[in-house]
Amino acid sequence: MNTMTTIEGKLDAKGLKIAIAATRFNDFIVERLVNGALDYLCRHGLEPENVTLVRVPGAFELPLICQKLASSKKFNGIVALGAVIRGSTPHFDYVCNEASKGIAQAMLQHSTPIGFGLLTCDNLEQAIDRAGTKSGNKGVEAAEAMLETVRVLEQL
Ligand code: INI
Repeated sequence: MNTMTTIEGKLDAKGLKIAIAATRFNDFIVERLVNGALDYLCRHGLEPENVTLVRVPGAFELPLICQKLASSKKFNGIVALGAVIRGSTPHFDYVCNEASKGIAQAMLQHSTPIGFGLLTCDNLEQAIDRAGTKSGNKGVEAAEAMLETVRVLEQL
């Protein structure tokens, strides 16, 4: 057991270049995710001048922008932030499915870690819970997952 190799990512964002893609749709919620992600990353050493924030219309547009950011190779990691709130139409399912599939595809295609901070909620109350109140802040969690993955990936 003591010869085992363990690879872990240090939560140190110093010197990294990070892009955040955030939706304008449900901006009231998403702004809290953006602030949570920025606060987390800066408290872990990220210099504000190394952050690029890209605003996109809605969750459906996140995959294209993440793909473009990843293929540019200008960023060590990306955080995708948005909120889809269920209405009475199947639109919700299409938007969620396409957004999550596309973001995963961009990450795999370009080997660039993307923190998945897209809330998929049944109602506004759930979204508020996950944007810095009862259930924490999913923007922070997405930023942390991205940072850990960047640091693991560079050791592999
Ligand atoms: N986009 C969101 O980010 N969240 C939503 O809740 C949402 N709803 O409910 O419709 C939403 N729709 C817009 C979509 O992402 C596209 O921007 C739009 O269809 C234009 O392509």
